[in-house]
Amino acid sequence: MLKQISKEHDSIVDDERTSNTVAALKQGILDNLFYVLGKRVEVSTDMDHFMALAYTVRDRILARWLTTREDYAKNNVRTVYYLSAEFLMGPYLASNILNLGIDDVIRQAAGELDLDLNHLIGQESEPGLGNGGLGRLAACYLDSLATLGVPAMGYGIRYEFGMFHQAIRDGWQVELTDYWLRYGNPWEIRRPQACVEVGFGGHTQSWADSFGEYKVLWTPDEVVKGVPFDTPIVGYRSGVANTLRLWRSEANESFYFDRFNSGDYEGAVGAKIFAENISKVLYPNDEEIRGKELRLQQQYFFTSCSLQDMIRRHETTGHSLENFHEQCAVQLNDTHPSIGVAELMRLLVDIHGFGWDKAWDITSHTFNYTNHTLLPEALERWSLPMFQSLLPRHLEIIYEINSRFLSLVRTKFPNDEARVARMSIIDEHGERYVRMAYLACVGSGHINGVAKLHTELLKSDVLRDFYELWPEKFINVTNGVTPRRWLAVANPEQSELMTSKIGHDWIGDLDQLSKLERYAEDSAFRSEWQGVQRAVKVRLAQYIAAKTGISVDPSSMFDAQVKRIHEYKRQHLNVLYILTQYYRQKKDPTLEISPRTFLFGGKAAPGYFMAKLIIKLITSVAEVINSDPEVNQHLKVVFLPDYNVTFGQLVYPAADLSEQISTAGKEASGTGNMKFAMNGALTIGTLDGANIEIRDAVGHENFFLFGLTAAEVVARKAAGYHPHQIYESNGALREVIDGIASGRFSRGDGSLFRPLVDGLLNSDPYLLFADYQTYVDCQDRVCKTYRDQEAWSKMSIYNAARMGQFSSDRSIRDYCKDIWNITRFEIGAGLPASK
Ligand code: CBF
Repeated sequence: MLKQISKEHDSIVDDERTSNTVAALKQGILDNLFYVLGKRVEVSTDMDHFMALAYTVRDRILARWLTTREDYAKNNVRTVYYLSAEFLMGPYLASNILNLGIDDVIRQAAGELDLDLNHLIGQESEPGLGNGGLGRLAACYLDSLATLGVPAMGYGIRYEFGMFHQAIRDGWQVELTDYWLRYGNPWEIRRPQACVEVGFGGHTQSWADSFGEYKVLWTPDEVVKGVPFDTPIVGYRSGVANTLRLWRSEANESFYFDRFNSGDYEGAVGAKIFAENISKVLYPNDEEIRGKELRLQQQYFFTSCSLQDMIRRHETTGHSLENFHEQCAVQLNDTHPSIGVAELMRLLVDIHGFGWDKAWDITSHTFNYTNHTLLPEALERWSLPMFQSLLPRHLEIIYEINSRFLSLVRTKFPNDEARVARMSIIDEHGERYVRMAYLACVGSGHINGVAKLHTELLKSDVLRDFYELWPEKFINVTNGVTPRRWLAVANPEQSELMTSKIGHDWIGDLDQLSKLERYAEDSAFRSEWQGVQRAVKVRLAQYIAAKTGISVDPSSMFDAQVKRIHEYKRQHLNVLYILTQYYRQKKDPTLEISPRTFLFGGKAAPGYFMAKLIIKLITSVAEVINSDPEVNQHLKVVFLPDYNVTFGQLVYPAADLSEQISTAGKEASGTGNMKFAMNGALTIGTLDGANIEIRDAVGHENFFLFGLTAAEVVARKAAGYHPHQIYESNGALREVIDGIASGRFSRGDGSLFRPLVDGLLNSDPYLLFADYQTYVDCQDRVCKTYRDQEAWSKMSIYNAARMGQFSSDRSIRDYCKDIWNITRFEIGAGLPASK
């Protein structure tokens, strides 16, 4: 009976209340405004209208969300679980509307209610639950998984405060708290019935049971509750909505009230604070993350919640845990969730009574590990005493994993104790540490890098010993980005033009863009392309003026470097070039240079002094150049504060030139490089990360290459690198460095940039000086090319047309085929697109 009613209700829901007619959408907005938000039209605000619209869109997602889940359960599918401490999703509204295919009707419905859809879209505060590339990649992958109809779920943390907001005061970065939940989050649903418990600290006891089996009981000191919040992830016209499940930590009532009832009020409050702190705030990527206990708590918290949840789901769909690894493919997004290897062992052995060997067989066939960095300081390791006090049982398990693993190493490489010490999960040199990347390697079936060069460097350098032991585990999956958000949503002008020529299939199949190639030689098309580019630049110029008060000329070249601020990304190399141009122009005001606007955006980790000083350098140089009438007709420098996904959607489409100038061998992949090129920007870059593959794809003649290769960087350092000699022998460089050191760009304060200047002169670890001259020469070629707008547009069209392989759909297909062993996509394909 209940079933019958529910069926009827479903059809009512689908056909009337949530149909996609303009009338139903209008009614939905008004109903949600009144019934959900409790507001009358006359007193409602922009934020209320956004909320009402968001609920109206969510109402249209629910049926497919539930159906997707039911279909997965019915079809007994193998599921991908993407574990990530960061999901930088960006605002949902525009992308959900696009993926549902209801853009036109929604726009009309909003218009008929006197609402401006773009303005409402602009009201959404973005969930900044990630630092940068890694978190944004996770978001692109969720979009592609749902689009391709791959049964998948994202698991992470619902941070109460996401990535800090960046204000610029007196040219310095200031961090402000991100209250992204201030007005509520219309997309998520709290699911308290599915909460789980997670323990911390305490002690273990072991004994042999009546069958002589070794047993361990872990009694934690603290137990917290993980409460899931689910957000639907809508596939692009696939009929599928997967789930992003984020965990919030809350006090476990029994623990909390026990203490309270026994009069231990302080203990009770302490337990509550301990619990709530765990999901309180996202860690900004600091140079040094070691020693931060709360971060390990966060990692264990969300990983344990997620694994317990997977096991429950697996068992409730009638499966035995014996075949957990056949149904579940868990992807570790970097080392942050790698404690999962020990946790799954604990759950299987201690809680579900498996023997070690069977449990290891399941565990090591469940996990796969993606490495995202070559920087040694970013490879996580936890001090042993801290690990021991927080996760005593896990440390025992890691010791056991390590001892078995090292026996294997000894068998394969006899009499090589140096290798054994190098590969040990426990770092025994000096203070002892648990090396999380090694735990991930040992416990995973596959290990992948995120661009071809990166994977090769993992094999030859960072994880070389592991490659020599298990070459078959290593695989490359070059990153990709979703064309839905980064082209269709971000750049409607270019999208429309492309669609008018090649149809709209490219949105779901980016290889279709290659059909644009033939238009590169068509001058009428090129002039349309230029028109579009101009319109997008005007939009950004207006935004810059409103945000910073700086007026920039849309007909100047927009040269953009937006990404986290880091010495290896070399924003300061860009500054050295800007100052080179500045001095040239000052010396010869008649010099003909293409007018250029240098755009910077990005956040520095709060504890990373050099990165913050680089921001101060950019803003100081901007102050001098922008106010100098002798140069400001040609040069403008803008630091765009608080760079985030929303802002990226404005910048990528408007750039003419994309700066991808990291020291070769340092950037794992980069994904901004892909977003720029897809939107028609030309790249100036080194042979680093995915730049290499982008250059091969777009054509070497359509890419501005400079700088040392990764191998040359290593050789140069090995041969003894002397930046001071380069400074002495290069007059232009000397002039720039002396200018910075003299206080010319810091209101006469010669000490301000001293740490930066001294660092470059004395060690220059990221080889700015070595690459300086080739960079300047290459920039001069850029200027020359830009003067020929026809040639530039041609190159721009070739760039966009040849970026098909950098769609995250291709990356996800690679993961499915080479790592997750998922070959059929029948779920997504089997559903009607409109359901
Ligand atoms: O793989 C995604 C991105 O991850 C990083 O941002 C990271 O956090 N390790 C890398 O720095 C990028 O190169 C990479 O594209």
